[in-house]
Amino acid sequence: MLQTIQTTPFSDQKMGTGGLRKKTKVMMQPHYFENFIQSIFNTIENLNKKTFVVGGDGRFYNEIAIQKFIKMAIANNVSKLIIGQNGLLSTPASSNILLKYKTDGGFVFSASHNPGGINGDFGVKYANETGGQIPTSISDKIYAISKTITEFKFYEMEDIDLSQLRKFKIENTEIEIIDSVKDYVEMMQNIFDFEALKNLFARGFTMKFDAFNAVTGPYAQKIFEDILGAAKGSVINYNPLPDFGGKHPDPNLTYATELLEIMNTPNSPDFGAANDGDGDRNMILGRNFFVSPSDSLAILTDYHKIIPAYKNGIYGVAKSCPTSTAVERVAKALNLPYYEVPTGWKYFVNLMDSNRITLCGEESFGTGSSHIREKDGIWAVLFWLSIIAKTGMSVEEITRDHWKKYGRSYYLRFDFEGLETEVADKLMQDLEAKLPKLAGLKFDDFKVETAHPFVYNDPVDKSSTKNGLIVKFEDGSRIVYRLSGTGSSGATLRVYLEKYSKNRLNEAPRQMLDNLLAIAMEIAEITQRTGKKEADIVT
Ligand code: VG1
Ligand code: CO
Repeated sequence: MLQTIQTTPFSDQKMGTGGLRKKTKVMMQPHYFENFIQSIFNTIENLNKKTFVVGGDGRFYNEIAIQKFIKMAIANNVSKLIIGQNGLLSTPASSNILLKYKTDGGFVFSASHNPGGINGDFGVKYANETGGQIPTSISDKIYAISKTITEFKFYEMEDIDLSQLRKFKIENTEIEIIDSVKDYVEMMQNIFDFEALKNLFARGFTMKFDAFNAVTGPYAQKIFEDILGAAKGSVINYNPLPDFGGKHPDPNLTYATELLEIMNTPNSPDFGAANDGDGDRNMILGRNFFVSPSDSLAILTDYHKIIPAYKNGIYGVAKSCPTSTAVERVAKALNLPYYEVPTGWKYFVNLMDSNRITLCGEESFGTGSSHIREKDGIWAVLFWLSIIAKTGMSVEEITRDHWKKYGRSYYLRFDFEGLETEVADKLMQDLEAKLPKLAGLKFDDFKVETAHPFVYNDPVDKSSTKNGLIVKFEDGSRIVYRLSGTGSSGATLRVYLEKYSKNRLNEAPRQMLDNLLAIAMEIAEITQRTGKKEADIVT
């Protein structure tokens, strides 16, 4: 039965770096989710001609959100919904289906790498027909509508069984429930040389992949174990669970403790990897060895020719502003067009659509290519495995070889979490005002070359975005400051540090960056303003 339900607006439905992300309990408030979805629908014309892809990472509230979404889509006369079986779709799989079947948009219910559960986070990622998350111009419109919305449409009916693959119609809306994994696997087979990878495992190569009980388990088991022949048990925590089995699905040195324990023993597997909750982030490990995401992007770029999909060349590469400059050196050496964009994958989309870039990445454990319009965790793992299969080198040897050739960017990110929003905003404001006075100043051995906000002018849609503040030193070292746009409460200040060395290749990053950290704390007056003597999380 079709209903029009009266509602009162919420004031906090502004999307951040990765969609709308909130505490689960905030999302569960009556009408909160519905208001937001209706606000999105209200920005789309001719819904009766539109097809959307729908899925999520399986976290708590995913099922309820999808059932609500379906009922609202029917009530809004949406032409068709393509839904992942059991409501599951990774972010990269969703982007693929969106593009492959030429649909008009996609909804992934996930708070990405944030913990799930009733006391965790829930989120909505909304992509449009580009396959990537919407630009700010559209999210601003949705936000404006969400602040004034007075009603939403709802179709009252029983919940739909999402466990069976089938196609049916309710009112004017066609609903198709599809295999969540199949199309994604086919795409990977078209990019990589699966025969070479099968041979690698046939030769006894061993790996562990941690899916954190989030969405990538079924994808990873199918690809690594069933198709490529990795030993059973190579994928751990493979079962998507509403609370991720209590795990924090963030693939980094802080949260991937189980995998790190496995990899940091003398008899560890040859290769380790993890993805985040919705499968767009990746961490790459060798035996007792960690590859920084910025290095990973540079290394993948350097080896692109060995991958069937890229063997005839790539258009160019891009990185987000805080990501280290390692990939810039490779781009120069290979004579590739190179771009630097603000943090957030959506900024790569225009560059891919206009054939300016093929590969791109972020320091936050995200790498990907123009095969879709999101970062792609399993893709990155397959790329690394391909390099290993081709060169016969270990993860550590490949990385050290890269440093020998190009020098090494020591890199770490320091997160100061749980700050009061006003304190964090004021810190950034005051710091920005101070930047022009920093040029030429000396801190220890570091002389400031330039200090300025990062401003990006999109060469395609001509929009301009300001995000983050950069202090660059004469030796090439950099400090980047920015506020997180993915938190669900309070503010997080991120301080990204980079120091380049051509010949010191074997130092501990923390030691190499200690002076720079002290300078970064001093310049931004972090301790005085926040009371914090050190960062909460270092990655
Ligand atoms: C963080 C990362 C950023 C990434 C974003 C979404 O944003 O720093 O690089 O694109 O998360 O990642 P922020 O604003 O908190 O720094 V994810 O895996 O959605 O989906
Ligand atoms: Co993610």
